[in-house]
Amino acid sequence: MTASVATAEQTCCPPTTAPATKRWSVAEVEALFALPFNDLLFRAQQVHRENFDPNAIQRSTLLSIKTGGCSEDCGYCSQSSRYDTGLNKEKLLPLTEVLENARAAKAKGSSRFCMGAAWRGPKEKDLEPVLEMVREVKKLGLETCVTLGMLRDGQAEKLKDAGLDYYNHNIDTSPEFYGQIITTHTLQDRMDTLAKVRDAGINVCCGGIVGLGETKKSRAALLAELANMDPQPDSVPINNLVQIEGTPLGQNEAIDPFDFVRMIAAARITMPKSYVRLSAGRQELGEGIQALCFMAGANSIFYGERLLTTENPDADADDKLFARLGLKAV
Ligand code: SAM
Ligand code: DTB
Ligand code: SF4
Repeated sequence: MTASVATAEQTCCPPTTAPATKRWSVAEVEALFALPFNDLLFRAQQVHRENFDPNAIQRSTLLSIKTGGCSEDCGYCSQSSRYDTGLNKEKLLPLTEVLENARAAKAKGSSRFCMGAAWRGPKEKDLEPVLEMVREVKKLGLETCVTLGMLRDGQAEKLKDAGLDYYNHNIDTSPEFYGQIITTHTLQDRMDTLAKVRDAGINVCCGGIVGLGETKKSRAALLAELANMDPQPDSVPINNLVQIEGTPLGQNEAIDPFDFVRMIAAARITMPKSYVRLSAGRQELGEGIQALCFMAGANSIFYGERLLTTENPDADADDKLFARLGLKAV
């Protein structure tokens, strides 16, 4: 995986090895956003149908295994200790509780169980119980995913040995805007962890957030950064900011929902073989916009009434929506 951050629009190609896929400039992604909505969706549908069953949606269930008290200052996050969001810092959940949730997710039909911890990164003593969780969840016949923050050398290999299938680590926004949202770590730090994950043979889940106050160019730069990873991420969560009271971004205005659909469509076109996940903020988008997102190439969701600390549509409502749209689970 390429582990560097682009600081300017990319126009040229690496000199020696051919990239696995086309390199995308920021201007090219902006040009996708500028297409008439119907033309953009048509193109996205074509790419989607060339690469996936257009009516099959992968479902992952989230569980916060360690909530609150995070040292980092990510301006959108309910779990940062720097903001008063009314969230209590909790200890790591016991294995029994994690397995109860994983069994329920499996019974509901989720194919992947994703465990999130509000850490800058796991200390060595933190990792051991998480490895046990991965081993036990895997035994239930679920795909496993964790999101634990930045990894130290050797930790990715331990996770792989425990049977981890996916590691979620988002780059969140464009290189240019990153420092206005997060100051306690850099985008390069995130890239370094992504390289460790990929090198250990774990599938990469990496995406970002819209609604942070970014420009359309910044949204395009986020997608270009993701699309130019080599290889491209296996799974790309596109989150719509959930406004959290008490955070610096808690009063942000929601973005135009059609621009959210454009973001999904451009992700599909630029990352044809990746699962594009319609992620946080789905509740707020409503069913009509969600249907447009599926049409634009989203083929994965978080399933179950809770994300990490905020609400998600309940599973029964999603089942009904799937039935109305003729969608099936992967
Ligand atoms: N601490 C770990 C990390 O930062 O990677 C794992 C948990 S963190 C909550 C995972 C991701 O959730 C963030 O990178 C961000 O993309 C997303 N996220 C967090 N809060 C959000 C919010 N309020 N709205 C939308 N997405 C959010
Ligand atoms: C991702 O991209 N979105 C998920 C997951 N990966 C870990 C998290 C969304 C969090 C939304 C706000 C919350 O519930 O705290
Ligand atoms: Fe901590 Fe992750 Fe929230 Fe940032 S996004 S404050 S690293 S839990």
